[in-house]
This record gives sequence, structure tokens and C-alpha cells, in this order.
Amino acid sequence: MPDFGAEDLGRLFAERHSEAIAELGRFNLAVFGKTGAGKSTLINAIFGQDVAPTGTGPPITTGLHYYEHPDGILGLFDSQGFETGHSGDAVLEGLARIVTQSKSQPIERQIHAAWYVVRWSDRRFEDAQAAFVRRLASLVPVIFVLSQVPTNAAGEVHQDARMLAQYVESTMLPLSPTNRVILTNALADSFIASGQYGLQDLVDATFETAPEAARRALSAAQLVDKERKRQASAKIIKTASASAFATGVTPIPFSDAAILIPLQIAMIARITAAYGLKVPASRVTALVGSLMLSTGATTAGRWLVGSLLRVVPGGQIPAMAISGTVAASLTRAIGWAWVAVCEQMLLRGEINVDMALVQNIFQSEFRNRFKVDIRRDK
Ligand SMILES: Nc1nc2c(ncn2[C@@H]2O[C@H](COP(=O)(O)OP(=O)(O)OP(=O)(O)O)[C@@H](O)[C@H]2O)c(=O)[nH]1
Ligand SMILES: [Mg+2]
Repeated sequence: MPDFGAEDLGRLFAERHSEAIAELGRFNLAVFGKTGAGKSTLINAIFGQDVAPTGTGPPITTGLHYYEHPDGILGLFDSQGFETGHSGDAVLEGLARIVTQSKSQPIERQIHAAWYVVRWSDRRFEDAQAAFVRRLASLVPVIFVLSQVPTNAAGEVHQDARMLAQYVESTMLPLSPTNRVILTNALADSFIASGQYGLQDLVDATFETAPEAARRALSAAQLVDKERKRQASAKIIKTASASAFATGVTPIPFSDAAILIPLQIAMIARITAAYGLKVPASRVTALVGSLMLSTGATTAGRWLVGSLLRVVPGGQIPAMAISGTVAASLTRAIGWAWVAVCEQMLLRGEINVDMALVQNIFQSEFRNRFKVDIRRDK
């Protein structure tokens, strides 16, 4: 049985990670609203700075600029400030062409949802805007967003914003989710002590609107809802530990422990993709290298065996072989330890997380999970 060194793992990780990203597919969103409504600011708050540059990309059709997430899991059509009326008509025509052309394309090429953004302080919603929304909704599902909504110290929304939302809801526009206006504030404003507001609500509404096939990409691309990323990871871990269990049904001799490594690497690559993170192979190599060395192992297979022996008191491993149950526990513990690492990278930005910290997080999470899991399985 060949074993794996740190460099092999880095390479394997890079391969599996590209595949995992491709598996996620893509979520495509179009964003409309007057200039200064706060479209770009909302996009940045939900998908991060990398996605919607404040500058202008090449217009793909009248008034519509297309941006892509660096990993290709999110496509954004940002309409740059147009007023209703003539320029609004041109934008809709352009959009209609894109929608018609993409009808015959795979679902990941289609536009899955639109945000229509109105700044609350406009305090009005005109007939021409309503007409625009109706025509837009005949092309793609429309989520109605009130932006820049201030809240008071008690977290209550400004009553004029509530009234505007109620007014819009009373006009019975064909909205998604049905007849709901989402109130948001994308930037905290310390002058009026108004914090970010409604972003989770907007993410939820967008999920509800997106077709099933685009939801995994949306979960990976957005930065607001960490619980969805965790749930996606839980599924990945479940699948991987089931494979590990099957592999160990005929108990694996210690000398063959490395047989589990490829599926474990595939698992952590898929978790990384589900978090929307891009960790370069060289970083993975360095990380697993130092992780293994800190336990005195030089290959991944020996690291696995060493970890087993440390956690399970001597003599309790029957016939010195890894059973299905133990293989599954090991894999689960590695999966959750990697989730902890991803959560840390998400919090700090991948490049700002130092290696010693990541190693620490991985190791303590791994040990705790594995100990508890092994005891429970007995
Ligand atoms: N306090 C606060 N300010 C915001 C918010 N959203 C946007 N702004 C400010 O409003 C201005 C316009 O925001 P943008 O996001 O650039 O507006 P836009 O809709 O993309 O505008 P165009 O690209 O011209 O169509 C910027 O100065 C933002 O900082 C918000 O939620 N709260
Ligand atoms: Mg903009």
C-alpha cells in the first residue's frame, strides 16, 4: 500500500478541490435599482469585496455589467444606476435577450434571481418602478429589497421604512418570496448607531428563490450565513465517513491505514469548496507537513495510526487493525477538525490565518472529536 507524504497530499488536495468547485455549479444573480440605491454595497456585504468591484467591468448589454466570483461559483449582473423610463427599457430589453438566449443553456448559465433595490429614504415607490418590476418579474423571479434602512438603539426599523415596505406589499407585485419586501442595511453607520440589518433575511429569501441546482454554489459564495456552510459540510462528512466505514468492513491492517487518505483528502477539499475558500496546494502541503511532524510521523498513513494509538488506550484495538467503525470515526474527526479550520479562515480571511493557529485548531478539534466518537461507538 503506497503511503502519502505532505507534497502528495497538497497535490491531491488541489485536484480534488477543483473538482469540488466544479461540482458546486453556479448561482447567477441580477441586481437592479437606481444609482446610489446601494446595490454594490449589498453585493459586497453578502458576497465579499472580491466580487463586485466599484469600478466598471465591460458592459455585456446596455447598462448591465457582468462579474464573476474568482472561483466561478457566482455570476453577477450589476445594472449600474439607471432611472426608470427610457434607460430602464433598454436594460430590460438587454436582460430579455440574455434570458431568452440562456433558456436553451444548462441551468447554471441561466439567471436564477434578481434583487430590485430601492433606497428607503426615497420614501416613495412610483408607478413606473412598479411597471419595471412587473416586466422584470416576467423574466426572472424578483426579490424586493429596501436598502440603507436605519435602525434605532433597540434594533427597531425606522417607521417610514416600514410604511414604505407595507405600501409596496399592498401593490401586490409578483415578488419572491410571495409579497415580501426585505429590509436591509448593508453598512453599519456609527453616526446614528445603526448596525447591519436584514442581510440574513436577504440570503434566506435568495435561497428560497434559487433553484435547487444553484443552492450549493450560493451557500459557498455568500459570507453571511455560516450555518448553511456547516450543514453542507455535515453532509460531506457523513458521506465520507460512510465510505470509510465500508472500506473498513474488512478491518484494515495498520500498515495499510493510508488506504483511507484519498477519501479523507477529497472530503476536506469538498468542505473547503463548500466554505467558498481557496487554499493553495502549497499551504495545504505546509500545514499537513507540520501537523504530521509535530506528532513524529512522516507520512499520512503513519499519522493516522499514531493518532489512533494516542486516543485509544493500548491493547483495546483488536488485532491491531482498523475496523469500519474506527475508520468512520477517524474520518469524521478529521472532517470536523477541518470545518473548524475553515471557520477560522472565513473569520480572518484565509491569508491572515497563521499556520501555528490552524494547526492548533485542527489538532485540538480532531482529538476531542475522535475521543468522544470512539467512546460513543463502543
Ligand atoms: N449607511 C449606509 N450607507 C450605504 C448603504 N448602502 C450604500 N450606502 C452608501 O451609498 C452610496 C451608494 O452606494 P452604492 O452601493 O455604490 O450604490 P449603487 O446602487 O451600486 O450605485 P450605482 O453603482 O451608481 O448604480 C455609497 O456611498 C455607500 O457607501 C447602507 O446600507 N448603509
Ligand atoms: Mg454600483
